[in-house]
Parts: sequence; structure tokens; C-alpha cells
Amino acid sequence: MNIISGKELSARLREEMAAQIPSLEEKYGRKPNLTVILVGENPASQSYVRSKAKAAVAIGMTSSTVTLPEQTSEAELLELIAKLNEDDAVDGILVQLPLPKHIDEDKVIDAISYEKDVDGFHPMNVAALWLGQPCIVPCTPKGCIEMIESTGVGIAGKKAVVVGRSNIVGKPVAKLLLDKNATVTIAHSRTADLGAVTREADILVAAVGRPLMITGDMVKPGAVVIDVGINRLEDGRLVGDVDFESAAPVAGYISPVPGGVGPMTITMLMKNTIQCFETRMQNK
Ligand code: L34
Repeated sequence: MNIISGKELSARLREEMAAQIPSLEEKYGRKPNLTVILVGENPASQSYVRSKAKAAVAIGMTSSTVTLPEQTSEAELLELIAKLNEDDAVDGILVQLPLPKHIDEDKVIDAISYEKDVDGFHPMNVAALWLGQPCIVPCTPKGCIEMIESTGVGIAGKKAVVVGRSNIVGKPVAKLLLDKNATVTIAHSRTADLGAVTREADILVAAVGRPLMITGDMVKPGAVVIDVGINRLEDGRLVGDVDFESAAPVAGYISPVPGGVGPMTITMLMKNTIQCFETRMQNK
């Protein structure tokens, strides 16, 4: 079994990006900027947002974080987004999810200019992804593909099973695997005999959000296993959707939690910010 370290892969990719920024700055007269909006005080969100800002600055971009109180109204948030859409110095806008219950997430995502939508969540980017047109690819799915490709195991012709069907991970990662010519199955909480389905997978992506759900007996020997889950157990332990202990001896390659998909999500966010910057600058 080999461990796919998202942490190490990220370090390499971030170094490459850091090397790219000075020439971008020279060419366009400024650094790319990422602006993150955080509403409320969810500790996990606070920590992810801090990591994003830190990563942006570490590779030589600029980053701004706007922190708004929990009671912020939807109208106020939409107004801020409209202002950032118009701000020429802002290349990427990310609204950290989840939002407080009184705010409609779909409305907020719709309000972000699709050209600054570094998450790739805007309907325009989703449509473009499914139509096979140039788009901003969501960070977590993009990171999963990079991790699979880092193993050297080819994707084309393989059976890939994605467990989970969210708009943020399951559906887009399935589309990306399809684009790489895998034969893709999307399984989910209602799939009958899930183990029989996952045991067929040469590539298994777990993105259900259920701690330790995928156990070793559900993994095909030698498979590439990508664990997207980030679950905090009652004892404080951070675990994935995959039971690493039982799955690792069976898998050919497996990503850990922490140190797997999480850091890669942030790394892909940096890539998307650079992409948004370059696209806007070139279209000026
Ligand atoms: N808009 N909202 C928007 N975009 C996103 O891409 C996200 N996501 C998810 C939550 N909400 C979002 C993230 O950024 C999840 N997520 C995310 C990003 C990074 C990490 C985890 C989740 C991460 O760095 N995890 C570390 C450990 C974190 C810890 O110790 O708590 C890891 O090694 O997995």
C-alpha cells in the first residue's frame, strides 16, 4: 500500500505556483487577489478560511478576508458580493460554506460573477463543466484527480466508483473521471449492496460525509482510494469517510485524513485564483 500525501503533493504544486507569480506580476502589474467571505463563527470554517488566506500569501498572491457577523442579512451579503464583483482589484471571490440558515446559498452563489467564482459553483461554471467547455473546475474534485494522477495509475478504461452525489464533490468528480475516460458509477446512501458496488472499483472516491463508512472489505485489492470525508468524532479525532485502518492494507494507494484531500482543495483554490486572474487580465 502507498499513501497519497495531499500535503506533500500540495507543497510541490504550491512551490510551482509561487515561482509563477513574479512573472505574472511583471506582465500584468499586480499580483492575483483572493477575497474570502466568512459569515458567522463556525470554528471549522474559521480554520479553513485562515488556511486559504495563509496559502494565498505564502505563494505570493494577496488575500483579503471579510468576516461578517452571524446575523448578517442575505441582502447585506449580496450587496457586498456586488461590490466585489465590480472591484477590479479582486480576482477571486469565495463565500465559505455553510452559510447561516437564514441565507439562501444558491442565491449567494448565483450573485458571484462567474469569472470570479474560484469555487466553480456558479451555474454558469457547472453548465460549462458538464458541456465540456472551458470553466472553473471545483477545487475538491480537481484535487482528487491530481491525487489519482500522482499515483501513475492510469484512469482511462478503469472502473471508478464515486460514493456521494453532492453538487460540490460527488457530481463534479464523476464528470472529471468521465472526461478522463473512466467508466463511472455514482453510488450513494440509497445504493443497494454498496459493498458489492465499491468492490468493483479500480478507483474509489468516498465523498458521503459519513465517518468511517468505507471499510476494508468494501475495497478492491490494489484499488486507488481517495477519501474526501472530513468528520470530527466526539472524541475530537478527525477521520474520513474511509476506515483507513482496515482499508489501507487492501488498497494499492490511499489518501489519509488529515493530510489528504483537504490541503489539495486549498492548493486547487490557488490554481483557480491564478486562472481567474489571467483570464480577466487577458480579456481586458
Ligand atoms: N465555498 N466552502 C466553499 N468552498 C470550499 O472549498 C469549501 N470547503 C469545504 C467547506 N466549505 C467550503 C473547504 O474549503 C471543506 N473545505 C476544506 C478545506 C480544507 C481543509 C478541510 C476542508 C483542510 O485543510 N483540512 C486539513 C485539516 C483540517 C483540520 O485539522 O481541521 C486536512 O489535512 O485535511
